[in-house]
Amino acid sequence: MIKYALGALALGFATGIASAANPIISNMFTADPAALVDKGRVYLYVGHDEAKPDGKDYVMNEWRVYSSCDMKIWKDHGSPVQFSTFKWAGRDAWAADITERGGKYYFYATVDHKTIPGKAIGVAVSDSPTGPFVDARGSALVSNDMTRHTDILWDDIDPGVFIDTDGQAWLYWGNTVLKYARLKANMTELDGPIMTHAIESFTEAPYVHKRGATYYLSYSRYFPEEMVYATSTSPAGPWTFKGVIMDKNEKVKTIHQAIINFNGKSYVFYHNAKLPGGGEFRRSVAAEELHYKPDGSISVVPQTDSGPAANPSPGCQ
Ligand code: FUB
Repeated sequence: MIKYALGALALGFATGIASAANPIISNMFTADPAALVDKGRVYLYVGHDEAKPDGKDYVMNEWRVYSSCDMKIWKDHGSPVQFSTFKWAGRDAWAADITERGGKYYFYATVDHKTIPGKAIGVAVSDSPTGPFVDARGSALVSNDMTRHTDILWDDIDPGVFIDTDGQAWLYWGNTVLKYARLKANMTELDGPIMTHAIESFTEAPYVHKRGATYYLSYSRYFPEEMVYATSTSPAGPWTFKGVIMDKNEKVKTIHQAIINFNGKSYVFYHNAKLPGGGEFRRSVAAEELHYKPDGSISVVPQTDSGPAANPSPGCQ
C-alpha cells in the first residue's frame, strides 16, 4: 500500500497510501477522476480499472475514494459505492461526479441498466464524502430511453454536476452529444427538459466550473481524446470554444478531467496509462496544477511525473 517516490519521502499510514508523485494511486489501475473540496480537504473519486493485462474491454465494478490535505499525501477510504449500490444496474462503474448540498453528498454515476438497454445515470447519497452511499432514488435519473439524440447505447454517460452561485444545480452528460438539464433542489430529479448543445467536436466527459463570472465547460474532444474547454457567461451556454488544456495520452484514448480550486490554487485531475502494465483499460489517475492567464484563459497543462507541489491546507487533519 505504500509508495516511496523518488526515495525522498517515506510515509506510513496503517489504512492509507502515501504518494509523492503521479500517478496518485500506484497499487491499482484507476480512471475517470471526480473531485470535491469539503471543509479544507480534497476528496478524489475514481473508477477502478480491473481489466487483465490482455483485456479487451473495461472491467469496472466499483468507485474508490481518497482524500488529501495537501494534494501530495493521499489517504485511502476504500470503496463506499459500487455499481451494485444501484439495484437496477447490471454492471459497469463508469465515470461519476459528486457535489455537496445541505450537508449531504450526491454522487452521480454512470452504470449499465439491467432492463433498459444502454448506459444510465444514477444518483447515490451519503451523509459523508467518504460514504457509505445509498441509492437516492431506487431508479435511474437518466436512462437511454429518455434520450433519442443518437442510436448508440453509451450516450448517457459521464455526468458532471454543477451548483451555481444562485443555488441552481445543473447536470451535464453525454457521449457524441452534450446534454444538460436543471436539477431540482432535492438533487435527485431533473427539473425540466433534457437539452443539448452543439459544441466543437464533443466526445464525452463534460465538466462545468465557474471562476468569477465566467463558466468553464471542459470536455474531451476527438478520439484519441484531448482535453479542451469552452467558456460562457451562463451555465446554459452558448459556449465559445477556447482551446486545449491537455494534449492526448499515449497508450490510452481517453483522458477524463475534473477541475477544482483547493487552498488558493487550481488543479486538474485526469487519467493516463503511465503506471507499469497500463493501457486502454488499465488507466491511472494523476493531477497537475492548472494556471489561468490574466485574461482568464487556461494555460496548456503538461503531464508531469512529479505532480503538484505540496499545498498544505490550514487546519486540515
Ligand atoms: O471509464 C469508462 C469511460 O471511459 C468513461 O465513462 C469515459 O469518460 C472514458 O474515460
